[in-house]
Amino acid sequence: MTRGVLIAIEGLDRTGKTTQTSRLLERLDKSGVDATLIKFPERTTPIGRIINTYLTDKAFELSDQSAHLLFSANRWELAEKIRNLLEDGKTVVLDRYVYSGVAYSSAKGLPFDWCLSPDLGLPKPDIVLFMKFKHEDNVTREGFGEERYEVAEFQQRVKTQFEKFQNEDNWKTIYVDNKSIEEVGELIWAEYEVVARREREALQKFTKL
Ligand code: Z5A
Repeated sequence: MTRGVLIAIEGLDRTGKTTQTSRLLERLDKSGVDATLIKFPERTTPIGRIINTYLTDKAFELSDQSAHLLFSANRWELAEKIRNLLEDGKTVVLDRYVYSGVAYSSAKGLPFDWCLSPDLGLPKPDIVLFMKFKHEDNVTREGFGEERYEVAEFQQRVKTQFEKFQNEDNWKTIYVDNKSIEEVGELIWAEYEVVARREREALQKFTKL
C-alpha cells in the first residue's frame, strides 16, 4: 500500500481555501479516494479554543510570540493523527498549515527562521497550493474584516512573507483572479492528479525491484 497524499491549500484571507478544500474532499470522495480534511487553526482542541478566542475577541491580548507558539502547538496536536492517516494510505487535505503560521507571524515582525523552528518535524506536504490574487481582490470578498488580521495593509505584508516559500520544491501557485469557483477547482484537481500519479509510479518502481 502507498502512503496517502498530503496536500495543503494556503493563501491570504478569503482567497477561497475553505471553499476549495471542501470541494476537493467531495471530489476525492466521489473518485473513491479515502480522504480527510483538517483545517488549521483546528479550533475545537484545547489549544484551538484559546486561538479562537484570540482571533475573534480583540480585547483578548497575547504577545505575538505566544500567539505564534499556540498556532504551532495546534498543528502538533494533530501531527500524529495526520501521520497515522497517511500511513494508512489516506489522503489528507489541509486548509492552512505551517506556511500560514510563518507568514502571518513574520508579517508582524518576528524573525522568519524563528517562526519556522517550532514547526520543524511536522509532516511535510507533497504539495502546497498557494491561492494567490495578483491584485488584492481578497479584501472585497464577503466576510473580509471580521477577524483580527483582516486589514488590507497587513495582508500585503503576509503575502510578501508567503512568497518566500515560492522556490520550495512542493510549492505551486494557483492564480485565482477572475476565476470561478469551478475553474479554480479544476486547477487544484489537476495538481492533485499529478502528485497522486507520481506517488503511484513511485510505488510501482519500488514493487518491481
Ligand atoms: N493564522 C495564523 O496567524 N497562524 C497560523 O498558523 C494559522 C492561521 C494556521 C484564521 O484562519 C486566521 O488565523 C487567519 C490566519 C491566522 N487570519 N485571519 N483573519 P482561518 O483559515 O480560520 O480563516 P477563515 O476566516 O476561516 O478563512 P479565510 O482565509 O478568511 O477564507 P478562505 O477559506 O480563504 O475563503 P472562503 O471562505 O472559501 O471564501 C471566502 C468568500 O469568497 C466566500 O463568500 C466564498 O463563497 C467566496 N469565493 C470563494 N471562491 C470564490 C471565487 N472563485 N469567486 C468568487 N467568490 C469566491
